Amino acid sequence: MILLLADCIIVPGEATPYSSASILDPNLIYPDTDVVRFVQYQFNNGSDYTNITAEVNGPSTEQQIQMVKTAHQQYGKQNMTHALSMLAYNQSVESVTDGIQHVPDNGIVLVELIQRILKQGHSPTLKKYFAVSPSSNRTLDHAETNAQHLYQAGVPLIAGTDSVGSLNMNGSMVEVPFALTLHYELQNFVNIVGMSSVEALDAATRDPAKWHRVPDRGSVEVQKRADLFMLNFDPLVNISNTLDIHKAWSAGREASQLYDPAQVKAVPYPATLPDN
Ligand SMILES: *[C@@H]1O[C@H](CO)[C@@H](O)[C@H](O)[C@H]1NC(C)=O
Ligand SMILES: *[C@@H]1O[C@H](CO)[C@@H](O)[C@H](O)[C@H]1NC(C)=O
Ligand SMILES: *[C@@H]1O[C@H](CO)[C@@H](O)[C@H](O)[C@H]1NC(C)=O
Ligand SMILES: *[C@@H]1O[C@H](CO)[C@@H](O)[C@H](O)[C@H]1NC(C)=O
Ligand SMILES: *[C@@H]1O[C@H](CO)[C@@H](O)[C@H](O)[C@H]1NC(C)=O
Ligand SMILES: *[C@@H]1O[C@H](CO)[C@@H](O)[C@H](O)[C@H]1NC(C)=O
Ligand SMILES: CC(=O)N[C@H]1CO[C@H](CO)[C@@H](O)[C@@H]1O
Repeated sequence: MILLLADCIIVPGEATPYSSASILDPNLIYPDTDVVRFVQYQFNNGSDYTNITAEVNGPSTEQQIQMVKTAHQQYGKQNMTHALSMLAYNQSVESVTDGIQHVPDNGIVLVELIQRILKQGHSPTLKKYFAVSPSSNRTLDHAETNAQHLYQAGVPLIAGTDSVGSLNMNGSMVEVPFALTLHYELQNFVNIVGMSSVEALDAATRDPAKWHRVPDRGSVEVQKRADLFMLNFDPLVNISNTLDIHKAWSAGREASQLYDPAQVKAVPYPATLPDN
C-alpha cells in the first residue's frame, strides 16, 4: 500500500495542509516528486495496490493520473483514492482510479460527474459521515445527499470501516471505535441512503471482496476464509441486528477468544452527532 498522507477526518475549516500530518518521507510526495519512481519504489517493496490521498494541498491531478497509470500499466495493480472534498472527487475521476473512498461533504456532486463515475465503471465508493466542522461547508447533509445521489444513479457503494478513535466533532468529543463503525455504516446505508438490508449486507461482504479483488472471502463457501458472525436476530428484518452478535469467527477461530468487549466504548450513533 502506498500511504501518501495521513487520513484526517475533521479539519478546522477546509484548508488544513495534509503535509502537516504525521507521515514521514519517503511516503510523502511533493510538487517536484517523480511520482512514477515513487510508485515503482512502493510496488517493488511489496505493495498490493496504490492508495492516493487526494486533498486540498495534495498531489496534483497530473501526478494522480501518472500514479494511477503506473500502477495499472506497469504492475497491473489497482489504484484507490481517498477523496473527501469536491476538488479531490474531480481529481480522482480524472485519474480513472478504481475506487474512491468517501463521498464529498463540502458540496453537492454534479450529475455530470456521477454519470462519468458510472460510465468509467471504476468507482465503488466508501462513504463516511465524520466530517462536520463549523464555519465551513463540510456538512452531514452534503455527505448524505451525495451518497443518496450516487446510490440512486447506480454507482456501487461499499461499506467503509474508517475508525479514528476519539475525534472532535464541532467542539464535543465523539468516540469512533474500530469495528462498530462498520455496523453504523450499514445502518446509514439502509436508513439514510435507501438500500435494502440485503444490499447493505452485500456492501460489507461480497461487494468489497469483489472490488478489492480478494476472492478468498466475502461469502460463506467451502474453501473461503471463515470470517463469520452468528447473530441472535435476523438483520434482514432490522439492519441494527448486526450488532446483536451471538458468536464471531476470524479465519475460523472463535473471536470471543481474541476480543475483550470491555475494551469497546460504544457511543450511540448518529445521536451524538450534530444534526444539521
Ligand atoms: C487509504 O488512505 C486513506 C487516507 O490515509 C485511508 O482513509 C484509507 O483507509 C486507505 N484505504 C485503503 C484501502 O488503504
Ligand atoms: C525498497 O525500499 C528500500 C528502502 O526501504 C530502498 O532502498 C529500495 O531501493 C527499494 N527497492 C526498490 C526496488 O525500489
Ligand atoms: C469540478 O469539476 C467541475 C466540472 O469541470 C467544475 O465545474 C467544478 O468547479 C470543479 N470543482 C472543484 C472544487 O474543483
Ligand atoms: C461554501 O460554499 C459557498 C458557495 O459555494 C462559498 O461561497 C463559500 O465560500 C464556501 N464557504 C467555505 C467556508 O468554504
Ligand atoms: C431496529 O432496531 C433498533 C435498535 O434496537 C431500533 O432502535 C429501531 O427502531 C429498529 N427499527 C425498526 C424499523 O424496527
Ligand atoms: C456546532 O455547535 C454550535 C454550538 O453548540 C451550534 O450552534 C452549531 O449549530 C453546531 N454546528 C454544527 C455544524 O452542527
Ligand atoms: C490511468 C489508469 O491506468 N487507470 C486505471 C486504474 O485501474 C482501472 C482498473 O484496473 C483501469 O481501468 C484504469 O485504466
